[in-house]
Amino acid sequence: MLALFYIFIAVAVGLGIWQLNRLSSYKQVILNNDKGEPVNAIAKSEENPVATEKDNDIHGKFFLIFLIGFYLLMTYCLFFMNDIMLPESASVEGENDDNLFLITFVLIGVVQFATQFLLFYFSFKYRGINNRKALFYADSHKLELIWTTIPTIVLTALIGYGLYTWNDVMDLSDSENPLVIEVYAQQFNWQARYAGADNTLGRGNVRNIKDINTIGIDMTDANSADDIPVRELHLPKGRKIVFKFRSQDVLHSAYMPHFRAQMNCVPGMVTEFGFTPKFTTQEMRVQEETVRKVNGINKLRKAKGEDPYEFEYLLLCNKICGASHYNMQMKIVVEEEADFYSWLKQQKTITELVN
Ligand SMILES: [Cu+2]
Repeated sequence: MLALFYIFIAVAVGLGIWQLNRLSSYKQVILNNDKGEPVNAIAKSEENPVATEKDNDIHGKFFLIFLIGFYLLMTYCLFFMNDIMLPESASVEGENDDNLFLITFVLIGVVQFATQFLLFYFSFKYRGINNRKALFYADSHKLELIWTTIPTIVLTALIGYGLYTWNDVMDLSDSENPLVIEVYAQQFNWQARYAGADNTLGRGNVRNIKDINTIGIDMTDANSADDIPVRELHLPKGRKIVFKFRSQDVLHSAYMPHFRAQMNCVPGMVTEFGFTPKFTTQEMRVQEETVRKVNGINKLRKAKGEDPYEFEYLLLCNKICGASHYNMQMKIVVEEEADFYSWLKQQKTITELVN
């Protein structure tokens, strides 16, 4: 595939050089127009023929053929190459992102379908025909009013919905009793911390990193004592979760694609957002869309002799943060609230770990 791409590039570059070379061989001369005024023109000769009506006709028809080919390619991509998309959003808030994406996609699709038609069909329709004169058309206020007003209204509505979606995950002031979890990034792994019985995280700072306290929890803060540091993220289904992000070293980005969520982890500050998981890992595994994707992946893995893959939610790093960035991930397990609490009970608090 890559070899084909290189061949394509080489051919394109070659064609470009050939065309440039041809252009430079065209000579400019001064001719007289019907009124006897001198004008610059390309000299018509054996090697520099001026386009004839037949040439224009052929090029006009090529425009039409390109238009049809373009629509066919577009349809193919739209219907047969969409299996790389993510399955349904696994968070309640993520539904808005999916809607936004769909609305934007449909709008762009319709507009591009229409404008491509206008561009290529008119190039064909008004191809050069001898003795046909172009119409002089200055402007139309009505037309300009229409094509200014409609995009303004549509874009304003889209931006409005976008802001609503943004606030839904960023404004956490009205969430009732959310579960607070810290996600901690470092080159090149993730750790997390649950706020414990008081649901309040103790302060954290890189200066406090010592021995088992790998994420720098401030042990002098009363809120820290019951905090629970973990290496695997478990989330209860149906409960609003407030994530607080920290980074130890460089910029990272916590990316949870199945929940349509992503946030930068910035050294020296705490960033946050919230979402509500909608499906447990088990529920997600049996969904038709997920099953189809997993089967597709396993077919490829089998051909390579690799072990089969099972669906897992993942937290990935989406900011190129160093040599092992690609491998910076943490498993996320979404489960029913009762299962979640029985798991959490088995985890040791930082006080238990340190002593
Ligand atoms: Cu990273």
